[in-house]
Amino acid sequence: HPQRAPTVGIIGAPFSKGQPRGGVEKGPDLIRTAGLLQKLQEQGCEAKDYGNLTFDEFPDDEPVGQVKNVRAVGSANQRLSEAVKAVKKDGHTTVMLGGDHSLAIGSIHGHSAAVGQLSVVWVDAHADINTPLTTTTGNMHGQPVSFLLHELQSKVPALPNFSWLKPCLSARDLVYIGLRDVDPGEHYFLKFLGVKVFSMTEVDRLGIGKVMEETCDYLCTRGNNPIHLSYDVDAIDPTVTPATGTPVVGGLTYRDGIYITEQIRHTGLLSAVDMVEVNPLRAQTEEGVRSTVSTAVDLLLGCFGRLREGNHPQDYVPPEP
Ligand code: 4U7
Ligand code: MN
Ligand code: MN
Ligand code: MN
Repeated sequence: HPQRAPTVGIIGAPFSKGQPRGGVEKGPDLIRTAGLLQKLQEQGCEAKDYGNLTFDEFPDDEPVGQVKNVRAVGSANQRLSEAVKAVKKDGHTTVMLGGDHSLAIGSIHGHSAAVGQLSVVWVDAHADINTPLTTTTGNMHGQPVSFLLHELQSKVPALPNFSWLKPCLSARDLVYIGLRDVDPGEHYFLKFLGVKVFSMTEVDRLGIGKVMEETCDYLCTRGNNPIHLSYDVDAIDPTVTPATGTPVVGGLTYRDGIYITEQIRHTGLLSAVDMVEVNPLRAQTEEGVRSTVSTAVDLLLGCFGRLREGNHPQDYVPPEP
């Protein structure tokens, strides 16, 4: 049955220091320019744009061990956490437009600060669960989950500009979909913690229909917490979303990707969304950029009620001759 249209609060986070490739900070404005606000309104969603956050610069942000731009990432996420918390308190379902995926630290932390215990659905080619000690790249966008999980706190060292961050997520409240490029340390953590994972192997075995049925059943048994959907566009196959920093062959189809959003929406529990890692400077062609951005928009429309079977307003009356 149709649900009351949720109000959407959009937060732009033009931040790229969680990884080395410039361009991902252009994501928020590209997604807006593709008509996100207008299209949400056309489908009956009230949407409010909170604009782009600005972030402090840290000129002497020396690596801490392997890890790059620690101070910038810590500070940006503290700001984002406050913003997401405020927009949640305003009563909206938040949409955080990235920016790179290190921003999930602040987005999930702020969401949890506002509403309490969450379920997180992490749709990605990557698990992003490296710690500052297991990372081989030093890039923070491959590490956000480790900072958020209670169970990994003994494995995560104290870092400058991270003292505000308290872990807020339990391993049993996390589900991954789309994994196909997982580092050895990450694989160890996923097994050790017993995290629910639907890698591309499970998507191949079960099909996306069964994957989403099992995902929603699992989240149900975990107590119907508000859902945080953290969507990395690199989860989708790079033939569809090539404009991203770390593309991996063999990904979700456009249809799989949309189906995930329709089913999460259908739970009635969706409370916050991240749409991250859109980087227009990484595609070979303009068409590659267009396809990536319009897929990101379509995924967000799916999150807020657009159905492929069609929709009509509750008060729709067909014209009489
Ligand atoms: B993304 C990687 F080593 N695992 O840690 C790492 F393969 O947010 C990639 O999912 C991380 O795009 C990808 O740097 C981060 C690498
Ligand atoms: Mn990611
Ligand atoms: Mn990824
Ligand atoms: Mn990526």
